[in-house]
Amino acid sequence: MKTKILRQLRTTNEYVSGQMLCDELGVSRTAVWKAINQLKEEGYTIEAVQNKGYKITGYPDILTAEEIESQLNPDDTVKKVVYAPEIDSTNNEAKRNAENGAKDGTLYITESQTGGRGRRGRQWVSPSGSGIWMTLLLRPQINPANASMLTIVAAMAVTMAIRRAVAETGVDVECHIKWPNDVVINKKKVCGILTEMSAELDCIHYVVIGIGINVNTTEFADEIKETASSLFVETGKNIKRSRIVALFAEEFTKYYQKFLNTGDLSGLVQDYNELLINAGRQVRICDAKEEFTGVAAGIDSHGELLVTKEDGTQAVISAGEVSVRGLYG
Ligand code: BTX
Repeated sequence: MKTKILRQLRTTNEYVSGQMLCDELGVSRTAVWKAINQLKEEGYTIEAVQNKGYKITGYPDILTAEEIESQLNPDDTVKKVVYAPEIDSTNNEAKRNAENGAKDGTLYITESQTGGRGRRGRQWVSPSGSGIWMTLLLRPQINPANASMLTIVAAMAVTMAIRRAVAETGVDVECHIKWPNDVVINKKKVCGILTEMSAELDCIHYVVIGIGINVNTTEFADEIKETASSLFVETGKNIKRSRIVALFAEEFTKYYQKFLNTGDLSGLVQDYNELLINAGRQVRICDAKEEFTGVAAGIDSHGELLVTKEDGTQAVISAGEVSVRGLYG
């Protein structure tokens, strides 16, 4: 019920009458009053004026299910939000729940991770209160070989969500993707994505897409302070994290539908390349076999990076053990 009340109050700057809320939700005045009081306790500033009704004048920066769900669109891929104040890793939580039958479109989110994970066993620093640590559980009917492309889809959605959220503050800051899945502002990493799946050769049980975004972080651990940043540090603005999550859900839905239509990235290549910081720039490719310099052209429909070498030949780089330098690290 709190979600429905929040949704009603969010959609207008006017007062919403208590009677209207009762009628819409089919509950008593006392029930509405109780829910309003709970919302106030959670940090919402709600004015109650006799004969006019309720109006929200201040929103807390919280990530509860109600706060996020009240901002989702009905056709969003994210259908349900599960919030916990602290968790080992939202990817772990999503996988545990997926094994127990949790539904496609469930988003797990927390204030703080005690065991946040990056790729290949690396650590993801996830302090309390300043970031978005979330994992989207999906059960797509696609070829398991193409599941890693969802990282690309998510990177596009995060980048667009950040761009829109920053634009709403009136600040002009460029946010890009560093291939394949880092999101950077002013050459610093503000977001990382970790996609994992459970599958058989020809069928996916589930995919979990874990996303970490440094939003209002001001202090960074020694090991990342040269390479990491946050939206606050780069823009000087505090942005409500739930707004970014809602924008992510909207953007992800748009790109994910295009992805499902073809089962690969062919419908997204152009949009991705426009968001790509590496496009048209010199990069240094280092993998187990070789190391060379070239100019990145963009990705192909499989998400591989096309790099024109100095001798004019084209190399096709797959994400994995390869490291692309040119920005940092
Ligand atoms: P990655 O392997 O590309 O990046 C990990 C590396 O990034 C670390 O080795 C470190 O150098 C740096 N790093 C660690 N923490 C941060 C940070 N907060 N900001 C910037 N740089 C950092 C990227 O892996 C995938 C990260 C996914 C994180 C999400 S959070 C929700 C979900 N749960 C979970 O355990 N992981 C995902």
